[in-house]
Amino acid sequence: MSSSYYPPLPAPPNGPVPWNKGFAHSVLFDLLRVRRMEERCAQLYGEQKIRGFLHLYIGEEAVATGALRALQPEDNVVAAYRDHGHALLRGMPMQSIMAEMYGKQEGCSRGRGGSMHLFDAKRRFYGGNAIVGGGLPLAVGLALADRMKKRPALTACFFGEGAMAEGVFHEAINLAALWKLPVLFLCENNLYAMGTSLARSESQTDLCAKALCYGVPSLTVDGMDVVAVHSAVQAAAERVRSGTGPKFLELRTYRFRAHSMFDPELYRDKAEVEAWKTRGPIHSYTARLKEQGLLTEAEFQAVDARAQAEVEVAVAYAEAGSWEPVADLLRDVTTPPGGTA
Ligand SMILES: Cc1ncc(C[n+]2csc(CCOP(=O)(O)OP(=O)(O)O)c2C)c(N)n1
Ligand SMILES: [Mg+2]
Repeated sequence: MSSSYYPPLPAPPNGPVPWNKGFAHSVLFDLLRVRRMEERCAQLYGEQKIRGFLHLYIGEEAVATGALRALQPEDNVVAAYRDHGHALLRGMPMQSIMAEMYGKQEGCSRGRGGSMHLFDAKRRFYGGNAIVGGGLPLAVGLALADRMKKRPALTACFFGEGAMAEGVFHEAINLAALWKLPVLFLCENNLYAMGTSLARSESQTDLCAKALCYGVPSLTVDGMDVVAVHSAVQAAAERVRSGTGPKFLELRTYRFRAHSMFDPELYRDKAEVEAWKTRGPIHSYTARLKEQGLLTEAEFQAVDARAQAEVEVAVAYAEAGSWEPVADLLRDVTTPPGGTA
């Protein structure tokens, strides 16, 4: 069944990249770290080294890469379950992510959460949330806490367009707008919520219209263009920081892989997927850098090799990790009388 929603496919990102060579290469490195890590995860899943749910972000990397570069260390970041890229680019070591995927106790959540529950309070990365829309009220609460504690931070909340069909989206954005809380709502619109296209499930497919009806300034951005995402998030973040209340960005993107590892993909045409791949975020960014003389093929290969080497170190760390002993099974399940142990 064909279910194309964006008619017609937008032109590939082009135009000059307004960055110096060092910054441009570091952004390329981030894109490739996420891509290579996840390609390896897919392979490890086939080998049953990684089990359970695994939702790959392949194709969507420009969103997390561009957005997280525009945030500050004191900001809070909340992601959904397609969270590997956000966790990594927020600064979490790849080893602790990979060990978590394996279910080893060296993982960031002691191997108890897996792919959907990456978490690092020290880096203000509040998940990895498996419940669709689950991160939205959390983000509003974090922003309220910052306001009450007079911390100069914003909360960036990533979620899929599927979450905007949940009541919790409307409750969260309403309260954030009413109380002018410093929340940056970042909707990763990849067209599909599992096998259901936006057009098939929503009477209003204009996502900005939904945010605008709560009085929240909104903008649609090409989420396949890392440069456009970075500049839009930077501008929106500045406005949130100035105390003018929440802002909403719709980042139009596309996932190249199945929803999760258990998805036969009967709901979209292969031609649609192939068409979107021609405007892949790494491919188009690399082409622009080369055209501008900011990148040679040899430099690309060197950056890619560094990303792949990091992945292999992370896999070795996860392989060498240990399983939580049975004696620890009840640890952190309940709070002991009188408080935490
Ligand atoms: C409250 C809730 N309902 C249903 C599910 C099952 N579910 C898991 S992913 C998903 C689709 C969400 O799509 P979207 O928000 O667009 O994110 P994407 O997977 O496209 O990144 C659904 C319905 C869930 N996890 N939580
Ligand atoms: Mg989606």
